Amino acid sequence: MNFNTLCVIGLGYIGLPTASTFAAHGVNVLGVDINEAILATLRNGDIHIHEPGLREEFQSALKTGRLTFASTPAPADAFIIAVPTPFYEGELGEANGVQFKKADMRAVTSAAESIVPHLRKGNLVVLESTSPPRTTVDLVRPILERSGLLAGRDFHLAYSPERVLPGQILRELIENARVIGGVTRESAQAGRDLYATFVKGQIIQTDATTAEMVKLMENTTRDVNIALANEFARLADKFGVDVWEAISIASLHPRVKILSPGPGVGGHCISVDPWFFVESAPELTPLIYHARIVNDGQPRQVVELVRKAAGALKGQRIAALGLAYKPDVDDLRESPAAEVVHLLQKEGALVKAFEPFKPEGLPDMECVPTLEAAVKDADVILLLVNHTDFRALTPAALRPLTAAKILVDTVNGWDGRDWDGAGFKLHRLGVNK
Ligand code: SAJ
Repeated sequence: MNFNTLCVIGLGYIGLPTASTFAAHGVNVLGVDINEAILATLRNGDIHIHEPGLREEFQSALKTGRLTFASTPAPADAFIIAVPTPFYEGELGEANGVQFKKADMRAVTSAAESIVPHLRKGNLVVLESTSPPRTTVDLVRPILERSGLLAGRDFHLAYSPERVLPGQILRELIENARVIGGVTRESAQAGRDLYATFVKGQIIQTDATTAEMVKLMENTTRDVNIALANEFARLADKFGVDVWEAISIASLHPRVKILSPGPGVGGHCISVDPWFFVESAPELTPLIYHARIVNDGQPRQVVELVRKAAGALKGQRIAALGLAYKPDVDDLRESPAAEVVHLLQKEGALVKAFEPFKPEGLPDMECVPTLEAAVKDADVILLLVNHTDFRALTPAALRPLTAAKILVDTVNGWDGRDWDGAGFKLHRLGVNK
C-alpha cells in the first residue's frame, strides 16, 4: 500500500519524532495535539522536548512543507495514535489481595474517537501507545467501528509499539526492529508498508495482542532484573560487600548479566508498563508485582543511606545532584531522584536540587541553576543521577566549591577517586565495607 497522507495524534516524546521522521521521508503529515501551547511552539519552529537531534530533524521536516499541525484530525490515508497511557493518580485497583495501579486509557479512547468522523475505506489506523493486552481489539476496535466500517474488512487496524530509548530516539526509530501486530494479516501488512517508509531494522508481523504483550514483556523483563540488582544491593549492604564489585565479577559468567542498582526505576515506561500486566491478571503476576514493590522502595533505601551517612536528616543541608529519571535526559517523569528529594524534605532535611538538563526543576522543591549554588553551603552532597558531567567530577574540582565532607553516591558514579585525600567521606549505595 502507498501512504501519502498521515495523521499523527499526540505530539510528545514519541509522536513528534515519528511525525518528523515520516515527513522527512516524503509523507504529508498532520501532527495533532489537544495542547494549544504545544501547537503554537511547533508552528513557531521550536520544540517542547529535549531529545538529541530532534530539533534539527523537526526543522528540516518543517522546511519541506510536509509537516503541519492542528488540534483535531483530518482525513488521511493512515492514522497513528501516540498518546500517553499513564495510570490513575491516587486510585488503586484491588483483586486477589493485591493492590495495583490502573491504566488511564482516556487519552487513547478520545484519540480513537477523534478519528471516527474521518475514517474512510482502505485507511490504516495504528495504535503505538503502550497499553494493557487486548486494548487494540477490545477498546480501540469497537470505537473505530462506530464509523460503520469494519476493522480488518473496510479498514486496517494494527498495534505497533514504539521501542526507542529516550536519548537515542531518532536513531532507534529507524534502526530498531519493529513489530507490527494486525487484527488481520492484511492489517499487519499495511502497517509494514507504512513503517517501511523509514524503518531499516527488521519488521516483524504478528497479531495485535501478541505485539501488545511483546512490548510489556520487554519492559517487565528490565524492571524485574533491576529489582533483582536492587535486592542484591540490600544483601551486599547486610553482608559487608561491595555490590558493584560483586556484580561486575558475577557478570563475567557467560550467561549472567546483572543490571545496576540505583535510587529506583523511573520514566514513563518501565515503572508503568508492568502494572498493565498486574492489572490485567493479578492472580498470575506475583513476581512482576513484587519487582515493582522492590523498585518503588528504592528511594526510601536511599533516604536511609543518607541518614546513616549524615547521622540525622532534620536540618541537614543536602545538595541533590540530578532530578531526571536517568542519565543525560531532561525527563523528570516518575523520577526516583525527585521522590528521594521529597522524602528527604519530609524528614526535615533542607535540600537544594540541581538538574542541569532542566534547571527550573520541580515546583515543590528548591532548585538552583548551577552546581556551585547547590553544593556551596551543603553538609551532604547526594549523587542521584549519573549524568556525564556529574560522573566527571573530581575531588580537586569539587573541593573548592564546598565545605561538605559527606558524599553519598547512589549510582556508582564516583568510585575509584581519592575523595579521602580531599577531605570527603564517600558512601555508596550497596557498599558496606
Ligand atoms: N535503571 C536502573 N538500573 C539499570 C538500568 C536502568 O536502575 O541497570 C533505571 C534508570 O535509571 C531509569 C529506569 O531504570 O530510572 C528506566 O531506564 P531505562 O534506560 O532502562 O529505560 P527507559 O524507560 O528510558 O526506556 C525503556 C526502554 N526499554 C528497554 O530497554 C527494555 C526503551 O527501549 C522503551 O522504548 C521504553 O522503555 C518505552 O518507551 O517503553
